[in-house]
Amino acid sequence: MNTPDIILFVLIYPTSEFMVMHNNETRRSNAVAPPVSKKDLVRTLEEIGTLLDLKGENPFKSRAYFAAARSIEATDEDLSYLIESGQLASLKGIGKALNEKITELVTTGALEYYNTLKASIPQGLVEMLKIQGLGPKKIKILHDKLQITTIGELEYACIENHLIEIPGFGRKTQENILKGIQHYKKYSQRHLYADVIREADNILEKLSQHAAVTHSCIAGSLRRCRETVKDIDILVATDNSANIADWFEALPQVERVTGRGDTKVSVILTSGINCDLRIVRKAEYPHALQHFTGSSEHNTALRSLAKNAGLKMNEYGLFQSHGCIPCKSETEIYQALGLAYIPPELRENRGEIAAAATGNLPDLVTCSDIRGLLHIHTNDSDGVDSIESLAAAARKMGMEYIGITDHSKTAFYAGGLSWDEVMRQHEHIDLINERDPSLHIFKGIEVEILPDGNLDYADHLLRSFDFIIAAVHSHFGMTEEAMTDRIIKALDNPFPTILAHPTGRLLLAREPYSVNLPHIIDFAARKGKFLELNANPYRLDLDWRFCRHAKKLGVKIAINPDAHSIAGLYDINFGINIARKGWLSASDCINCLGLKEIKKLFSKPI
Ligand code: DGT
Ligand code: CA
Repeated sequence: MNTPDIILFVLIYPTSEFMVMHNNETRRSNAVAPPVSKKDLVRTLEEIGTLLDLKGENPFKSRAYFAAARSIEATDEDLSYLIESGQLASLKGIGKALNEKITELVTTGALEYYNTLKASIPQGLVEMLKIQGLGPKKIKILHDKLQITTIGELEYACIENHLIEIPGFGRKTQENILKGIQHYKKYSQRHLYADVIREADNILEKLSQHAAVTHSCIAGSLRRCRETVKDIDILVATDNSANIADWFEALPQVERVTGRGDTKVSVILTSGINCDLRIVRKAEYPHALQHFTGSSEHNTALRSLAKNAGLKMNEYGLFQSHGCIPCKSETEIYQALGLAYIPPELRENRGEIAAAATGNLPDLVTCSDIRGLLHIHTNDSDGVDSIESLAAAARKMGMEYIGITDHSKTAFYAGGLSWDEVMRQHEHIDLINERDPSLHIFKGIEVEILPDGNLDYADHLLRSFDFIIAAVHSHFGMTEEAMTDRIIKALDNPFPTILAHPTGRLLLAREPYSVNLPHIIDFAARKGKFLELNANPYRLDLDWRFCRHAKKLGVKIAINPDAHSIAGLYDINFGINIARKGWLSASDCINCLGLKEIKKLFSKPI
């Protein structure tokens, strides 16, 4: 097992249960109460057994800890008494080594063996035990075969079908694990945008149909298209608010009401997500919408601008000394402050107010600007759909071209293609292109960037692709310098066209690997390489905060769905949101080029 990056120190504190248990125990010790209760001891022994199983140690070893836990549970004796009188070792299943460990834990409140063992196992593996249907043995296999260390990575692996081929797993088990993860996620703190938006839209639609509602909109971080959100904020306008709150509370999606005031209802939805509904009067609506869209940083900057102009603004209105300035829309509010309308995605106080004051806001890319989809996996590697069906679906979406990019050979866990398989796929694509020229299919590959920065196929083979996406999928633990050098070396190779998901992050699951992104962007600018904005909702990588930096240096972006199925093609929309947050226009994105232009781009002499 890998050593985790963060060593966890465990201290066990006395609990109130300790006192209760002692009152019930038959024999008492005169000694000061030990800092560990019987319940804590049993839990720790069981945890050690589980950790040993997770590590794949001899099953006899873990069984001994579970047996000791049962013995401790069964005895009526006081722990301190057992230790002081030397009778601990006479309990069934407690030999010399266990006696010493229990004594250390009970008398000092900590056990070095336990702390060291726990620190040697990624915390995420322990967390995975909370998923129904996953025991230590299965978790160890997933860790060994797929290097999975967190629940997020596991979910991603299920979605990419990586569990199907593992002995003892298969499609059914994969489905069950995914269900278990979804159940677990219901109760976690932040949520992926994609996990929330559909539900929010659904509630919004119902609210908008209510007879007394005149206006309605999603607000908060969801409207700003943040990659993760804490909750759903919804705003409605009415001049007859009487029964909207009751009606909202009665929606089938609402599990529990957690707060109710005159203008706000807070609920927990059956999905486990919190939702705040704010009900305002029609005249206040644009101001409330502006306010509750945020971000609070944007609002604070805006209020200070208003103050300097002798105005006051809040969620109720924009005021000057004689009274309120009437505004019928957000556009009119921004106008009254001398600003152009700022799209919600840009409201993060990152220069948008100055740009709006000087007419320098970008013309943001939209869905209708997208002309092709460039990162698509097929059932030749770890996708589930055929090239033909993916092409047909993309055609329906109005695309002019797609780029097929299955995995290269080293990515064996994802069905990476041998060179023979690549050749067969190329012949297949040529045939489809010939048969139906209404959508062009580019022959691409998602080639592994090996730990030393070399690519997974030799240069003379790489030459035969129309375009190449280079990607890091392994050895994430390198130093920043080594990882940066690795990627720079790969981009220095003349063949890669696009750098895939530049930081390797999985939102709410895996931190980005250490890499000097500004340096990579500089290098890409010099070499004329493109950066991917991976639209998969778990990735959204390149992060929007860096998109603007790339744009400033003239590095073009490919908004790529990284689709593993027909449904995955639609993830492009999540990428467009993030591109907008990153200030990108259609002219900054290569897949907004028409077929002719992108063919020209891909056929540049090496
Ligand atoms: P989240 O929920 O953490 O994903 O992010 P938001 O932005 O949705 O935050 P939330 O739900 O706490 O509040 C919604 C909006 O309400 C927020 O974006 C701006 C506004 N707001 C909330 N608290 C404050 C505040 O203390 N000052 C200002 N100026 N605005 C606030
Ligand atoms: Ca929110």
